Amino acid sequence: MRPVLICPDDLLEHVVTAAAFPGERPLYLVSRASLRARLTRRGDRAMAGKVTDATFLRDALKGGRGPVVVAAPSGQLARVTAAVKDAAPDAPLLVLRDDDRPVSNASVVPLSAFGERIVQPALERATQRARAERLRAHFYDAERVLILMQDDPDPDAIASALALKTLLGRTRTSAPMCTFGTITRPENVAMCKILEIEVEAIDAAALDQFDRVAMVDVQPSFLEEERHFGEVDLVIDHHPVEQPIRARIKDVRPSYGATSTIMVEYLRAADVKITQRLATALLYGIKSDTLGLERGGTKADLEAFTYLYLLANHNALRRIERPELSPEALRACSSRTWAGSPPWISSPSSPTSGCRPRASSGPWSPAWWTTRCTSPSATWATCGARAT
Ligand SMILES: [Mn+2]
Repeated sequence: MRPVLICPDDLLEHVVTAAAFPGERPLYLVSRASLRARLTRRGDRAMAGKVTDATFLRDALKGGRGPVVVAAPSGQLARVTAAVKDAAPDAPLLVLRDDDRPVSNASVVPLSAFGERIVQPALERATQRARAERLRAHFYDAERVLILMQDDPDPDAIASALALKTLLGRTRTSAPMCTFGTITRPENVAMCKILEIEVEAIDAAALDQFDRVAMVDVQPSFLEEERHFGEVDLVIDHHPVEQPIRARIKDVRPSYGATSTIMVEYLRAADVKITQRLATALLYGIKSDTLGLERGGTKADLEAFTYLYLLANHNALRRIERPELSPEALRACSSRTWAGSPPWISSPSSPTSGCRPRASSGPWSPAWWTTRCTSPSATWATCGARAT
């Protein structure tokens, strides 16, 4: 049904164009003949008359119309809506006004909503785009970039590193993803295996092979090798700052649940395609750092999560989260009480992440677990991955 717009002045022309109404173009009811003429020249249907007069409205609305949108200045609003109710008591009524005061039997959209819902998010996107451009420009002419994670990289770190490599448009050789430690947790080993992500172990001596250093999900002061770094090029992280960070570019957002969320914002702002593999990694990164958004998740995390959810490979995700157990490992598990089990199987909701390696001892040490319990058969290809 054709919507009807009642606008006694130019306001509507600036605020709402026909494009805001999908489907049939609206009929404009305006008070000035000159405005009607302008709308008609533009190809819109318009009638001019006294919009506070129920007789004019009844005539304009006869034959049954769609919803009525009133965008009158405050001074005329009450009279216009009263006339509409008189002329078409059953028509759905929407009022656009300067403030959010209610109007009986009508839905109200305050004009400030345009600032909040349209201008503000667009401003944030523009800011994020400028940040992404600056970041890419800084690494543009580097021959080799070191992407460094914490000592026992967790899913958020691994996904963020992969995202940074993608954002910079780099290969495994020109920007390897590295750690001074090693990946120990079985889910994280499974993540790298199934998503075919290569994480290299390096030591401080290897640092001079790189002409730029970027850290994700970690800060220089978190690393024992801190003294080997002067000023690093980039730090993107969500942990609270414990020591001042010496970096050319810093983006630390402690209110965020995951560094992966920050990376999703960069990728989207720079219009970089997020492949199914990258989306799966980032979704897992957010999921594990926020316990499925239950811990420390913010609106930004939720938004990134929702965006990635539609892109990710959920079969691969399931296989990462529940690595298949070998018969030997299952026998070992069933012979122990839950209390004696490793932390990551004692409760299905236990965190799979953490910046510092957990203590490892006894038969449940991560090394023992890694060699026996990761799924040998699952690969990216066997998870029904879409070609990217
Ligand atoms: Mn993290």
